[in-house]
Amino acid sequence: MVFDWFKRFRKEEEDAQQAAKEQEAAPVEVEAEPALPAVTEAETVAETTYPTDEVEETEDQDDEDEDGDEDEEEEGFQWSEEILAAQGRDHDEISTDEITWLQKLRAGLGRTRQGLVAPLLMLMNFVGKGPISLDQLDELETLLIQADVGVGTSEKILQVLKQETIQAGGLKGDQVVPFLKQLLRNELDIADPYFAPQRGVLNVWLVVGVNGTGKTTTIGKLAHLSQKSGYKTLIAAADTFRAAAVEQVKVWGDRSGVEVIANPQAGTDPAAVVYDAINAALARETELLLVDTAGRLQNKKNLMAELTKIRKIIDTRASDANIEALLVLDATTGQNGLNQARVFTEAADLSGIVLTKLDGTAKGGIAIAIVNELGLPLRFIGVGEKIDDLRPFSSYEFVEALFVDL
Ligand SMILES: Nc1nc2c(ncn2[C@@H]2O[C@H](COP(=O)(O)OP(=O)(O)OP(=O)(O)O)[C@@H](O)[C@H]2O)c(=O)[nH]1
Ligand SMILES: [Mg+2]
Repeated sequence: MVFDWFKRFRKEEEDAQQAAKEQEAAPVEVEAEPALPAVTEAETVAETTYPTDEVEETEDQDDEDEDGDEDEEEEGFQWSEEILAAQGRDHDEISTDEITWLQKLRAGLGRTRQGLVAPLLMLMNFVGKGPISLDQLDELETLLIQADVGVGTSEKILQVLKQETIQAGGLKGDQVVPFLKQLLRNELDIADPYFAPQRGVLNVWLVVGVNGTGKTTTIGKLAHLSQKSGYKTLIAAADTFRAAAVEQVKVWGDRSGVEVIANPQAGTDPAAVVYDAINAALARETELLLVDTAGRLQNKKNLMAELTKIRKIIDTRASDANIEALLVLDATTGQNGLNQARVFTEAADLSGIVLTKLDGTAKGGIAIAIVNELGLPLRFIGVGEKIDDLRPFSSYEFVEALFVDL
C-alpha cells in the first residue's frame, strides 16, 4: 500500500502510544483500519521513506551555506525530528519530505511568532515562577488579539485561563504556556483530524474562494498529494471566466501528472464542465475529482449564482460521492477573510477551509479565529508557491511551530 500523504498523525503523544499498543495487540493478519491513521502510517511508512542516513547526506550537502543559515537549518532539522518523535514516530521512519515540510512550517510562522512569542517570553520572565496575576493575563489577551487570533476567540481562551488561575489558586508562570498550547489545540480540533479521500469511491472536492487566494495553486498541490498517495485523480477546470485560468490549471495538471477536464472554448458554462468531469470521473473510476472555480465574475451575485449551480450539479450527478466544499482563504488578509467566508458558506455549502500564504505573514493567528468563528475545520495549509508547499493541517504541528522557543 502506498503512503497516504493526506493522513496526519494524532495530535498527542498519548494517542500515538495508544495506537502503537493497539497495533501490538492486534493479530498480524488484521489490516490496519483506515480510520486509525497512526497505525496505518506506522505500518506503511517504511515502504516509502528513506533511510535516516540519506536524510543526513542531504544535510551534508549544505556545507557552503553561511554559518547562520546552517545553524538555523540544523535547529529546524532537530526541532522537526522532535515534533515527529513526539507524535510517536521512530527516528528511522522519518522521511526527508516530512522534515522539509516542518522546517517550512516553522519558518513560515516566523513572523507571527515574533509578534506573539517574544512579548510572551518577556511576560513570563516577568512573572517568573510565581503565580500569574489576572492583570498579566489581560496582557496575554492583547498579544493574542495582535496576532489576529480575534477578539472573541482570545476572550474565550482567556476566560478559561482566568478560571483556571482562580480555581487552582494561581496558575504559575511556567504552567501558562503548556496550558495555552493545549487550549489553542482544543480550539483548532473541531472535527476528526483525519481528512483524506475515501479509497475505491468517488470523492469530489469543490474548491472556492475570492480571486487570488490560491485556489488553482491549491488544486495543483492537492493533485500532487493525491497522485503521490495513489488515488486516481482528475481535475475539472471550472474557472471559465478568465481566459488564462484553464491554461494555468493545465500547467498544474502537467506538474502533478493529473488529467484536466476542460472545455477549450472561451466563456463556456462552468457547470457544464463540471458535468462532463463527473461523467469522466464515474467512467474512469476516479477516486478524487478536484474542481477549480472562478474567484471573480462580473459581480458577486453572479459568482454566487454560478457556484450554487455548480454545487447543485455535483449534488445531483455525483449523489453517491463524498462531497467536500473547501474555501481557500489567504492568511495575509487576516480578519477580512472571515467576512468572505460567510458569503461562500451559503452558495457552496462549505465543509472546510484551506489557509494559504502562511509564509511571511504576521497574521498566522488567524487560523485559530477562522476555526472558532466559522465553525469550520482547517483541512490544509499552504506555506509557499511550490508543489510541495501544502499539507494536511495538524493542530499539534501548528501550535508547536507557533511556540518554538517556549
Ligand atoms: N507565498 C505563497 N503564495 C501562494 C500560496 N498559495 C498560492 N500562492 C500564490 O498566490 C497567487 C494566486 O494564486 P492562484 O492559485 O492563481 O489563486 P486563485 O485563487 O486561483 O486566483 P483566481 O483564479 O484569480 O481566482 C499565485 O501567485 C500563487 O503562487 C502560498 O501558500 N504561499
Ligand atoms: Mg484560479
